Amino acid sequence: MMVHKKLQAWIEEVATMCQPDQIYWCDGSQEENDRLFQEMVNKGQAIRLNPEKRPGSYLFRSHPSDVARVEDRTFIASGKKEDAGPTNNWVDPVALKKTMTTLFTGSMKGRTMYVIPFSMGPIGSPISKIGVELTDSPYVVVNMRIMTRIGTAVLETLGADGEFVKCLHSVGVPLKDGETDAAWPCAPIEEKYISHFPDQRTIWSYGSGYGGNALLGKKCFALRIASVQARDEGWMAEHMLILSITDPQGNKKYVTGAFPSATGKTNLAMHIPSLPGWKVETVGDDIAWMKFGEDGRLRAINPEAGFFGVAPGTSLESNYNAMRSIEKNTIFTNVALTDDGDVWWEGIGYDAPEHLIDWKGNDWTAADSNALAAHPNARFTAPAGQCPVIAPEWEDPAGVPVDAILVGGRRPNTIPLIHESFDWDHGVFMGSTLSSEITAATISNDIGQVRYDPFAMLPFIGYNVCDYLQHWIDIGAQPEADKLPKIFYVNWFRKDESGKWLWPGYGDNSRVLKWVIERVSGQGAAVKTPIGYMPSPDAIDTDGLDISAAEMKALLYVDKKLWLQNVDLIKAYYAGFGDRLPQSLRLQLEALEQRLTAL
Ligand code: SAT
Ligand code: MN
Repeated sequence: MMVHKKLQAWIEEVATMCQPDQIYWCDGSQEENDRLFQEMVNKGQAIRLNPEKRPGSYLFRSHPSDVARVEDRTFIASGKKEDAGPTNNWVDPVALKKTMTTLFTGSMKGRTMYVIPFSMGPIGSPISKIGVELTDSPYVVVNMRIMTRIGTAVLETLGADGEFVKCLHSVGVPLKDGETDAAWPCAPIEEKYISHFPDQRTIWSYGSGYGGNALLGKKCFALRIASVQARDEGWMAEHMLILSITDPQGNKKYVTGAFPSATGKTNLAMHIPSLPGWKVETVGDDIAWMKFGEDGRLRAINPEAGFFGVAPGTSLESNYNAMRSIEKNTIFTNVALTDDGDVWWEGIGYDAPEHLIDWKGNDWTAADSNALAAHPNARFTAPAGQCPVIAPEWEDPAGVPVDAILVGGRRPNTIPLIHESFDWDHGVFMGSTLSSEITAATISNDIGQVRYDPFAMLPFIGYNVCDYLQHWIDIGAQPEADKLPKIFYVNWFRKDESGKWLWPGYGDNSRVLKWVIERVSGQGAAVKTPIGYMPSPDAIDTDGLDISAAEMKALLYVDKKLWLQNVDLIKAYYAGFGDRLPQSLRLQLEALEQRLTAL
């Protein structure tokens, strides 16, 4: 194989700093995968699940402190502070490298440094990008093998001088001679650093083994670094699902969707439509990379190859296709273990057996345990190809042409079930105001407050949020604007006065998608309102749905008073972005206020 001089030099530089006992190049083979799992089982770091129940599947239990992304310890070290913007933690890159070099020095002693060449997106697609992760965690290797395409084929594509993103990761626990390893080695919180050097296309992650902090292809590369690459190269890296929807006549359309956490993104990506004859297929459940094709259409790929989903709450009823996807070859982290070697979690859809081992490794009995058996952020890592409704074209290197973009928040009032933007810039305005209300279900003093999460990207934009929104505006400035996807704002979470959800959600969301694709096909009855185009009274297909005309009216009602309050909230939120906010968004807000006042 050709020698990639820059890659070799970087590996040597890192090895000199981290001082691993050995360096191992991952080829991505099944044999290698089996061997790594076996080694982790032998060391007590992994538990092989019952092969009769979950073939090829394993359970890991993290350190109780290492269970989620650490946003306080996540840094965007751009050259200038303004380039990280008001929403990111900025540290001077030179100072940060210095601090982290001290930590990384000798951090891999007693361990193997794995070299993982990986492709985000189908190998060789013009939209795909290559990264190389150097890590001392075999847990990271086996997860990256599911979540991305890894190994020899990637190195061949990289060739002798291909570009790659440098991803360095260490759990931050060097081992002395003969010292036994922890079940889940990680560093204390104040030593954790999830650092991005966007100008150098480099990630340095130290001290955590958890998914979003350690599987560097995911949020660190595919969103934070890729959003910067996308800005520079004229494409988009977004926190979006991708699905296809086919009507009974066989017409297929593609929809992407940005939804903040806890709004059912994975569920929507693979839902089973309640409308007879309609079919939904999954292209991706978390990240979309979108680039204009030669035909002038915006085309999307899923840069990932697996699902890293939240287990609790996943059941045959809430997400049948996710449950089918995790029947085999799946890594479970922080779920409970049953006595017969299978998994259990809260909301799995059936009662816990009498005895379990909980996510901390302790005995748990249904009779006398109030503690959760699975951590609320317990995860499954499963190959996307195992999803029963994976779209046959999900790995098409050309991507799929995007017809509609959804943005969705979680608001008990104000925002209707669906509205469509007047044009692209108005759609960017909508996406910039994506928000969720903190409800009584969350223990918080902020009940009733609205939290903004522009395009569900708040923790994932690798540069200044204002420049990011300007980039969205720039993407829309196309000579063939009629080829752009249409943008829609959905809110599945509107409530009536008694606090009851008005919309059933799940498979019935396809009724809303039906109107969306009717609109992009030039049909679909709509009325013009101050906030956008909305379905005319009978335009949403409620056939067979137990919902009254009054309830539908409430779901689609635009309350002038609440909307004017909403405008004030957006003003305050925009004020936090300062002068760099795109002028066109300021104008959108003014125009909205004028239309509402005239109502
Ligand atoms: O923590 S991860 O980024 O791996 C998953 C998520 O937060 O969506
Ligand atoms: Mn996500």
